Amino acid sequence: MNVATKTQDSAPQTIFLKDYQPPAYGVKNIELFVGIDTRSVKVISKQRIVAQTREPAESLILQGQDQDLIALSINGQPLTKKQFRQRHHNLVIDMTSVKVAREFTLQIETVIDPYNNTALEGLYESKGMLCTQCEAEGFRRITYYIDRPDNMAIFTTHIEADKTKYPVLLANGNLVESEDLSNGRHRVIWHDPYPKPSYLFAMVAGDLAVKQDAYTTMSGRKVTIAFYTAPADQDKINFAIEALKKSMSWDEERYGREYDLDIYMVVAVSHFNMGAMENKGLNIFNSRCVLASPQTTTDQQYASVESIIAHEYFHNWSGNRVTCRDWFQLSLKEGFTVFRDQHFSEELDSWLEHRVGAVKVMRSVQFAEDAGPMAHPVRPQEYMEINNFYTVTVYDKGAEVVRMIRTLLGPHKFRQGTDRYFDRFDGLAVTTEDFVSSVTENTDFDREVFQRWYDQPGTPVVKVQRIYDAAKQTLTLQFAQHYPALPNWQAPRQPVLIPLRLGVVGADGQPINLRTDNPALQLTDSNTDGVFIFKEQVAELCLEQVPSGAVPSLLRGFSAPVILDIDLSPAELALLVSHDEDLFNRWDAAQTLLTHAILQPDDYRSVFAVFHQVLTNDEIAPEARALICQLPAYTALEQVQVQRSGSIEVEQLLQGQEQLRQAIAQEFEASFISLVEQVDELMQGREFSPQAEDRGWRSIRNLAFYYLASLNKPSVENRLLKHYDTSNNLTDRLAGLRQLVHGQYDGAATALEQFVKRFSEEELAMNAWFEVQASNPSDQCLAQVQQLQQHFAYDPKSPNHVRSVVSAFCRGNPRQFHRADASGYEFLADMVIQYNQSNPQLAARLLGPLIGWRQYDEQRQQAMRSALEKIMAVKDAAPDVFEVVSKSLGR
Ligand code: HT7
Ligand code: ZN
Repeated sequence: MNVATKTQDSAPQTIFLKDYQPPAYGVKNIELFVGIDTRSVKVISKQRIVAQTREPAESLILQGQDQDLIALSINGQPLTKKQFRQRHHNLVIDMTSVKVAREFTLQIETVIDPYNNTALEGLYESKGMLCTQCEAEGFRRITYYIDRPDNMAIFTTHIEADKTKYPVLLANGNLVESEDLSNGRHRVIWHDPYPKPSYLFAMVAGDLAVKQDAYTTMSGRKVTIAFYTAPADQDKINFAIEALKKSMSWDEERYGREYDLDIYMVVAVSHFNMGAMENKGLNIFNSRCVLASPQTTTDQQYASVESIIAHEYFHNWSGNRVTCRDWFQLSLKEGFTVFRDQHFSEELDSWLEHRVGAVKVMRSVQFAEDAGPMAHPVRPQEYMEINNFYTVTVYDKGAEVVRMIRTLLGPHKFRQGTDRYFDRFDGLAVTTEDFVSSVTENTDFDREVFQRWYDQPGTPVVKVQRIYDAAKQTLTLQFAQHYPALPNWQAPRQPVLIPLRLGVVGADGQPINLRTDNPALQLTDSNTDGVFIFKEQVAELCLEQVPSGAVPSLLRGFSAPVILDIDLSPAELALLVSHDEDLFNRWDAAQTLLTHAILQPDDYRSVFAVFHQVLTNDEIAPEARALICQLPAYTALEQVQVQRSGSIEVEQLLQGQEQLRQAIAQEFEASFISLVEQVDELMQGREFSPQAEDRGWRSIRNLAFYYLASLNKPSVENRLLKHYDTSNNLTDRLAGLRQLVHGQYDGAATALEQFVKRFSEEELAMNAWFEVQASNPSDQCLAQVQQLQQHFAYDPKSPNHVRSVVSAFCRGNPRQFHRADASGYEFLADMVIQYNQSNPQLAARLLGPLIGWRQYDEQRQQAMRSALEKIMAVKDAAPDVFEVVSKSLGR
């Protein structure tokens, strides 16, 4: 039989959580035979299938896409054309005509073309290597399958290929056989003993170098660690290997979870849509997220490599051993695993840096998503294209929700709860309710109210009124919570359970003991810090023996993903910056003060007072000083403005930011210069280290350069050139280059040229070079961006390159992206259209900066809407793009 037909496309359909039904058939085990040829790949899959219902369903439905079906049989009997049909990416087999027992073997032969797979889903080629990406629905591009996460099977993978072109052949699990064949080919068999959903399937074929290491688990089992890269990148792999070993040991200690296969493999790939993928035993990483070396990796990227390595490793339990019932439950694995990786980084590295980093993402990216037309609950109730729901809401807000559970239970009960969760659901596909109820079992945790965090979109606003009674020495805090209206959500939303961590700082800077008869306040480890459980629309907390002039410090450590609305005066904020016990709230108070100064630039005295206190204060760690003295990011300012006035004034924000930057630079020029000199001296001759202390020094020196560069002085240019030239690492070199380029200094052109001469072979460094130029606020930037897209080092098929140029311009260059002539928006629309068919996932993600168009001024709204309409008018809009554009336009 040869029924080579292409499957047909279908119009985008909405899938609803309420329609979930368990699968009618399940796969017990699957054997895949993958034969790699120069022009195509042949796949034979033998699936042992079992009916899941007492009365076997009439139709067996498998999903499949972009493949030619060659042969189809059940229990060795070829199916006739009448016994099956292919429709809308489905293969429907009429089981009434097949007449077999409840359990049977389905064999499918297909041919796929990884060499022209630009979507980077399923099996595809990247720089001569073949690799897979199956989450969420990529496996259906490899073979027809019941491609849903609650179908868990045991996989055995046979791969056969030319030995010279593909000397390395990998798949999930343990290697059970490997043999050389005649005519230069070889064959391997991998077996994964753990049942898994198809989204965790992976295989790789390539000419790769490997670095091996080993780890002995807490029960004494030896695990081989193997990191595969292009041969030229082997010198950049040690940092990730160390990060993996730290992660393995941390997960044993903190969660009692041990690794379970004989080998843990990681493969670095250039062309990748996201950061990395936790395939069982065979992680595949975007090279940007695993390779690290001083000349090609910034400090921030080092930290991200460490946390992504940890994240994918932690998935082995939170995601792989216990997986999601359906894609609506995505946060079950992603929210929990982000929380686990954040906690890991906070414990092993700088707590403040990591917590501030996470909160910045929440406030500037997640809050924006949660207020716009793509807002959705942590557990969405509907989607058209699941790839669009790998969002900051599912990931980062989901992590905050898990963090709140831990705050409410305390570390000990939380650990008991997670042990119970892992033990109870090992090997199963479950829901977020299963997670919350098992973790909080046997406690007084209010699950019903808490569940609203999973089911309601939007960011709650907590408004706080203070009433101080001088005679009674009481400070009463009145809290009220509400959800701002959302364009796409009409259903009523109920109050959520908010753990508000708080303290009070006396006028003399001393912490005040918290005294109250309100049982909703639970003290933490000390008498000066507590968690107030706020779960009604309004609540009141009366604190006693509070001296006059004391200032409340609320939402410490960002204990809940809410917007806090409290009126603190500049002097009160300054007191918190200098004295709050909670370092996070010191940073936060400084941010509020700086934000005020940008939005209402009438008086910088409080800002200057804080800088005087902090900038050169040796008692404060350099990284904390740098964080406190950093201006709020433009995107964070946009959100504050939306919260206050409902609309974004681009020019006002940019001007306010630049004016404050220059005022600070003028006021503190001498301090900045002396900081630069102090750090120069300290770091002289020191070998590069990505550890927190050195990172802190680099941070504060580069902060000084950021301010100094705004002075536009030849002496500053000389310092920047020297900094650029003499740096032994990318963080410093790039900081010098950025200020030279963004400050429009004459020396920028030569520095840019030198950079290419030196690093043109280093893809990661070149991405940084692209990014610096694409975020240049100069009026010539858009033309420059278009030229960069023609540069010999730019590969338009590489999502990393596209992000370094297109997203760096559209997200990181507000002045030019929001140009009044709308050329920034038109450029983005053209880019989305360009990638709509070839890589829809990338196209839909590029779209981000246009989604919130209704928040801008009238003229910009019109221009952004026209850009969206232009995309909408394209024939054959991919479902990914269609969903985002149509929701954004409110259709
Ligand atoms: N779980 C992984 C998600 C992912 C992904 C999703 C859609 C398309 C491509 C993708 N690559 C990786 C990554 C993670 O969260 O660990
Ligand atoms: Zn993940």
